[in-house]
Amino acid sequence: MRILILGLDGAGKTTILYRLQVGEVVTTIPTIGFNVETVTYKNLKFQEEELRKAILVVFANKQDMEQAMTPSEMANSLGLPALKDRKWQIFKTSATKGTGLDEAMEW
Ligand SMILES: Nc1nc2c(ncn2[C@@H]2O[C@H](COP(=O)(O)OP(=O)(O)O)[C@@H](O)[C@H]2O)c(=O)[nH]1
Ligand SMILES: [Mg+2]
Repeated sequence: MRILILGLDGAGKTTILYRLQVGEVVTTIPTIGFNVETVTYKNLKFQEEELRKAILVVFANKQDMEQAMTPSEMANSLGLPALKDRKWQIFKTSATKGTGLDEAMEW
């Protein structure tokens, strides 16, 4: 299977990727271009050709910070409720604490 991870600069994408791959918080520097890694989660390898029918999972990351937007604020800001023809779900995560990532991956 293939997953495309998109988000604002500094949102925590690289931290999430390596937390899922090696189970640890790595020190990141701003990514120029992109990182491609093979992540094995529950015996599923995520490397798939086709994203056209991909489901959308949103990581409302940095929930360990007091000023973090709530998942519902974030969903509304992203216009998710208006999405047609795509299955989506949003999860609270903290990549540094390691919370919420499993729930998102399970979904
Ligand atoms: N407090 C907090 N900081 C985070 C979290 N996830 C990532 N960061 C920090 O945010 C900064 C940017 O993370 P990075 O993974 O490089 O973001 P990217 O630009 O989306 O790849 C780094 O200093 C991370 O340690 C989180 O869940 N909570
Ligand atoms: Mg990055």
